[in-house]
Amino acid sequence: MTATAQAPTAVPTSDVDPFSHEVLEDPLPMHEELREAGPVVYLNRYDIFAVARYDETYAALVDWQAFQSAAGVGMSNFRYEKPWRPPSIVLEADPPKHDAPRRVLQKVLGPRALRRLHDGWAADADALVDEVLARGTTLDAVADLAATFPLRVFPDAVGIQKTGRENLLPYGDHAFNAFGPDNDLVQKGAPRVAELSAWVNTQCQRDVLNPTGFGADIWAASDRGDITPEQAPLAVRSLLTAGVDTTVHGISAVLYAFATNPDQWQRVREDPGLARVAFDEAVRWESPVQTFFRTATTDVRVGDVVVPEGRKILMFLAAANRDPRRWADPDAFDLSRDPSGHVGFGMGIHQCVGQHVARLEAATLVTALARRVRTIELDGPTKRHHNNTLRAWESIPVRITLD
Ligand code: PQS
Repeated sequence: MTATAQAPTAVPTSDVDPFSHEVLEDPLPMHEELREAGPVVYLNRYDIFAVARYDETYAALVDWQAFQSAAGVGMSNFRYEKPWRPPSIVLEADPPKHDAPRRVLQKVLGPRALRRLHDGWAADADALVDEVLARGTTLDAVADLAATFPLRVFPDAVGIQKTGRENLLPYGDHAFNAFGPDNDLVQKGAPRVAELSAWVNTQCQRDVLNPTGFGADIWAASDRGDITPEQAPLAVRSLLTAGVDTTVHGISAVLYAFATNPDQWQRVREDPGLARVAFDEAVRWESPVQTFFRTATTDVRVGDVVVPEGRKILMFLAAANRDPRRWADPDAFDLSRDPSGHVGFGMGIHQCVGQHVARLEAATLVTALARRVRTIELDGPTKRHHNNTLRAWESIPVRITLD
């Protein structure tokens, strides 16, 4: 990354386990410890390198030549260990193989597609908010809103069948656990992997998908020769893997942010145009995707440390997104800051290809809430959902007052 004439120095080490339940419950103290330890830290427990500062995380994300994805973006190295499912053709691939499926997804999930979806999703968001508020003014922001809205709009947009959609969240939960070590969270998911994978793979088949939707658009791209017919179902699988849990927990994050920052809610109420920046600020502040890995393709220098060829490096997106070297008052959820440049969606050639879909889901829901909800506040103890990769919520009880 940096070419200097100096000899590599000893790397600071840490005994933390980023995937322990204690850390997953509250990772912020560990993030600070790792940022302060140095530009690169060696994690004894897993025999891996880690970056937690903004500059080094950004640099690792954009340097796809030195930090490859094809050996897996989880802790396990595909060179030595068989992945739990056939690798993703975009996430777990490098140029040139990565590029054709990436371009297809970029087009399928691009501005034209989203313009067609906007009005329907806005109406769906209004209908959900009306429905939830008709039941009363105490609700669970996770179960009633964040976990409901994406499941109402996204599977239909992909064009999958109605039966079995309850499999989507457990499948994604396992996929994101599987990027971490083979701990209790992975073991918990293991008994259902075969069943869930079979259902998801069936949804990716051309004759099962609706004739319109992201899925059909991907198959049409294979008809044009933009990707192969073998790649088409795997590209659909990427949407179903990466597009559900992430948006559920991202929307949970923005709702939690508003429930705990009433002044910021009032700003969105006054200017619903802030809904989008609110979502990005929530993605920076909470980092629904906390971490993932790359693999060094060569001996690569990060700061004063050489990460040897073949070794895994863990990127703490969440720590980078609150690095005081980059962000003023990093722990504040503040709609007057410009959150652009956050690495919550990654950076570089692998940056989240579904981010515009996620923003549209979040913005339509937040806008629908801003139309009717005067105040939103916590109404009981919140509960985290532990996942090796995702910063997730089980429950956010809230009390709402209406206009
Ligand atoms: C897929 C794509 C992206 C897929 C780590 C992983 C992912 C954010 C962080 C992810 C997972 C799966 N997203 O192509 O299946």
